[in-house]
Amino acid sequence: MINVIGLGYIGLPTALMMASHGVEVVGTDYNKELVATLNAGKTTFKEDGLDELFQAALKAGIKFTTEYQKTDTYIVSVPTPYDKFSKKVDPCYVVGAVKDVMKVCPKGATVVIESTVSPGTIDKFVRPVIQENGFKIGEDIHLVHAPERIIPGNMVYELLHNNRTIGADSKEIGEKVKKYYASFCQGEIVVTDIRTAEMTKVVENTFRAVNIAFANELCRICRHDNMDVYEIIKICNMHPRVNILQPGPGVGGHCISVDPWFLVGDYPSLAKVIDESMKTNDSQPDYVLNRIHEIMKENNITDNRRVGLYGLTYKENVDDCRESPTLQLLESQEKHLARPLKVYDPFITKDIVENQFHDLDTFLNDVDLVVIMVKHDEIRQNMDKLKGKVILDCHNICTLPGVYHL
Ligand code: SAJ
Repeated sequence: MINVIGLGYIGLPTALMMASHGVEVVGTDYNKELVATLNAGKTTFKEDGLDELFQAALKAGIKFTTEYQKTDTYIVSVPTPYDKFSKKVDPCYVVGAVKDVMKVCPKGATVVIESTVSPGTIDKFVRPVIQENGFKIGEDIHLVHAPERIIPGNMVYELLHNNRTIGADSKEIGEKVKKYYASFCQGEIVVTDIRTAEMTKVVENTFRAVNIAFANELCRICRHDNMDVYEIIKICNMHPRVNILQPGPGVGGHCISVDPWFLVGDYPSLAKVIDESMKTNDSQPDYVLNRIHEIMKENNITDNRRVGLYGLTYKENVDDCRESPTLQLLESQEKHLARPLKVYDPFITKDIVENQFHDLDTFLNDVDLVVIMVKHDEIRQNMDKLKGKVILDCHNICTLPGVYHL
């Protein structure tokens, strides 16, 4: 039986996927409310295909509890925040979970860490916890790192189809854990050592962050001399060896906006391009705020209460607001503007910021300048409703005439 520890954005779909493919799974989370919701037959976030997967896993007998189980395999999937000052990974949740596993696990158990960690974290923080509990790593307890790679918005598909990496101290244990993942994963599963697995995950997200920063920088260069960045990127990407991502209002989520900082924190004098890229992405919401001011001036909009931000989530068609560019922009505007801007997002039904609307038409009636912060399908399908508004389109999705861009 596998005990999945942490039933958040990654742990839950992973547990459901394994259970629905014939593996006996118990999911554990210290959040009683979350466990109660799952036990009441409801999922805790929106994701394509998640509800169907949940039903299949329930049918297959998955259980949810706040208790750690005595079993032979654990998958730890808890958050890894970063310390905003040192930029280093904060492994407190991973360490806490492994400590709790140590209290119940029998000798011979395998502990798989799925959470993203910086290279060396397992050596530095996880191994000592196991040794302090009197266990010998490689004999009493086997340690594995199997970083997840799925993208919110397409998690269920990617769980089934993405290639995976498994880092283990021994080939034998790596192959054993590979079998669990192979129960559902149709992609290739590479077995390597733990530090390589740690590094590959962080490097993948860093590659994306640097590429987005490059697009954001191009966007600023093009704005400076009135060139069309989207047309330029489109043409450049027709070259067989060029693949530039898209500029946007900033980089959010718990991955691309966080993981690259681990490398800056651990290698401050070496990770120069990464450091600059992260600063560029982090300053993009301020850049949007400046564009809003320019456009207000150009259109004689003097009252910022007539400005509305469309979208609160960190990207399209998800209900996750972690590190969202809109939240970063709102935090920044508090320093510059007396009154908060208006905000609306179809995916956020609870009030989480001031001046938040819950209906697209009411929101649009109340604003003159609409800033498209997130390219949810809803706005793509309702472009006509923006007719007559001043529009700042941060994603180049609007086809109406006279639209402003970043
Ligand atoms: N963004 C841009 N321009 C782009 C693409 C994205 O500005 O061209 C922005 C998005 O709007 C968003 C942020 O970047 O604010 C991050 O979104 P994302 O869709 O690029 O990535 P995440 O954070 O949802 O998921 C990433 C994925 N990593 C890679 O593609 C290398 C996913 O595969 C990982 O599993 C996930 O991080 C994770 O958990 O680490």
